[in-house]
Amino acid sequence: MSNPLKKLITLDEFIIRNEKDFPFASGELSGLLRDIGLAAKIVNREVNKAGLVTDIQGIMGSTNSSGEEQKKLDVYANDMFINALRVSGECCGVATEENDDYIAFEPLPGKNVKYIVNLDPLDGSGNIDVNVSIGTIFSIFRRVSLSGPCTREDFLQKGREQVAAGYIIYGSSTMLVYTTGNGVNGFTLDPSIGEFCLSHPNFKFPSNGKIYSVNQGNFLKFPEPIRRYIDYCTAEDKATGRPYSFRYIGSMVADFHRNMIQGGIYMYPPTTKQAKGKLRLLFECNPLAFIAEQAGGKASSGEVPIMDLEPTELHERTPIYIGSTDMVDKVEEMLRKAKVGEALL
Ligand code: P6P
Repeated sequence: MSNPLKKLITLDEFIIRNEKDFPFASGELSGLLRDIGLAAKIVNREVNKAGLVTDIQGIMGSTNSSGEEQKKLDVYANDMFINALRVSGECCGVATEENDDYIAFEPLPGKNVKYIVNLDPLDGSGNIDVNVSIGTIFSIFRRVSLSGPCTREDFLQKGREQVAAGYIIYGSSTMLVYTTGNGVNGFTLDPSIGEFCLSHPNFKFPSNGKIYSVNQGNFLKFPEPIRRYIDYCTAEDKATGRPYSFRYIGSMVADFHRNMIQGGIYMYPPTTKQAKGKLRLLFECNPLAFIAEQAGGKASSGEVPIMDLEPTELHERTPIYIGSTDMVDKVEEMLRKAKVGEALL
């Protein structure tokens, strides 16, 4: 029998093998990615038994900075990742969707710590109690402040400046998917050995797709060009394989992950109630945009690439259209034509 270990490439081994490709190649980013992988395993353990251990399910009775109800697992995941980053010694601060402000870690004497992390510790947590996939999303930047405690500017960088980004999806299997700017690779957790193992090397977003993901319930609240695009998706047209399939499970990481494998577009447009949509630029949109572009897909605010947006606040939101390039192009075309039309009125 061939040696099964021969084919296994663990996350740690892959990171070390590819360290030479990291921007500003140094062991620090490798160490940071490994620490995130470890925290993911610990959170995965709690997510997987959430249905059994009653005290981890349910709500905290508190809300986050966006006024959203916090689940116990939200807070647990938030604390776990913050602690993992704090003790990693490679991160000088973290901003998360669950905390009002960023957290500056105590500077380590004699060590010039280079990186900061923006984090959504448990996206889609509303699905915890109904056993639908949820995810963690992370985004890593080099600090721009020169020394001492990190500053707000370190966290408010354009998405283009990310040195790494990734997500963990806690689903039928637990996967960690990340990029350091040299393509996108996916690792599946093998519980029997407690290691993330390379399972999806070099992800490529199909240039087109037949799946659209959006909260159809907001249809009447969307801008007219978006309503027209959704009508385009549902129209009968054999030549372009329409109508497309509608898939939306209320967990962006899960919808994004499926679309990256099968082809598709995820949309969270502005609505009459939320002029900038619901999703956060720093904690959800920038990291997934980095992954999408690195996998040959596209991520747009409707007007400009997500990663070209200049953040001004930690919790700012942006509309997002992300996925197969041809589908995002189509949405941008419809929005552009509407703008030209309005200008001619
Ligand atoms: P709605 C989860 O709260 C989330 O941030 C994304 O994961 C998900 O796609 C979206 O919000 C769901 O929002 O308004 O459609 O319920």
